[in-house]
Amino acid sequence: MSARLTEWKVELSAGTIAAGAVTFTVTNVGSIPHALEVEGQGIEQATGVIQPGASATLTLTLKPGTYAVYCPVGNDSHKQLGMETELKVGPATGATALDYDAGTMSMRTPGIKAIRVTGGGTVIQILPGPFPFPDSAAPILQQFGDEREGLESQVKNGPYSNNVARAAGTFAFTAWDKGATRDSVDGVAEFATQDGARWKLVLDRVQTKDVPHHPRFGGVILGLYYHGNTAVHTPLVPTINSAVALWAFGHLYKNGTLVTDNAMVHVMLLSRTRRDGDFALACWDCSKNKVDELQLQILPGPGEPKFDAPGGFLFVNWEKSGSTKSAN
Ligand SMILES: [Cu+2]
Repeated sequence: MSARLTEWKVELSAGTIAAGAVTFTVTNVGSIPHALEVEGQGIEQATGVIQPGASATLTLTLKPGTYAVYCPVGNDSHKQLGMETELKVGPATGATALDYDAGTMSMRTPGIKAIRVTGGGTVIQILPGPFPFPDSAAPILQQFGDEREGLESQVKNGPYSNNVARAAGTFAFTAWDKGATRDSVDGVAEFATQDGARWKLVLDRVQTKDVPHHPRFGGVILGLYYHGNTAVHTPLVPTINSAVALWAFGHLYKNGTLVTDNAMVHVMLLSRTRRDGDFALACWDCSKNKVDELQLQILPGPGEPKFDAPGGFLFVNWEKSGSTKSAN
């Protein structure tokens, strides 16, 4: 039996097999780490985490019955995104003739496709400083290859710090998660930073290009558990659960003057990472916290100069934000 894992499907080479010993050869053909778990009839067994492009095997002795076969990575967030299928096990070969299915597809119910997010609560600007959980991030950084050096310098002094300043402003957007090619975003952020500068960002197109360790999921992904210890995107953000994550190009203005049409933007509505009061990062694993922190991260486009802001970047959070989802 072979199994293929990808975002967000589990495909088995057969949907029905005979009882007895079976070896699953599991290949991760996706762009982030996955695993395979088989559950049912008193059995719950899984492979270890399988890196993109790698394979693993899992040998089990299965009794007749129905089994759930799914990816257990990300506190079941991958399962909820569709990485689940069913395996039927019939009587042992020889007892009864069996019909073998020619392969099964996961059946993800079409559901929520759009989200409207409105920033609220205290607005803070993140200033350069050290990342407060360097020991937790260190083993994950080892997996980041060429990027490691740049990330390690951000551990010492980067945009994921406890160094924050009050800001003021608004941010609202709608994002559509419609697969690999039809995602989109429409929104505007307007905020004033402590130096008195007034910034405006207009979002109207998504970034879709996957970079190793930084899959974009077509630009918009609703419901993802990542960052931190997942090795999916930078580990300099704690492990979080997000209602929406998106990557976009933005039109950025400062005091009414265009700065760039190619600002690199990452937005998440996520399980909160900062505590009230001083807004320091409060947890390395923040995935169980309430999802009400809205993060806006703006960096210069490729080859463009740093922004005229502390550290050359604009990272702004709205600490009590909300969202509504809809089907289209
Ligand atoms: Cu997975």
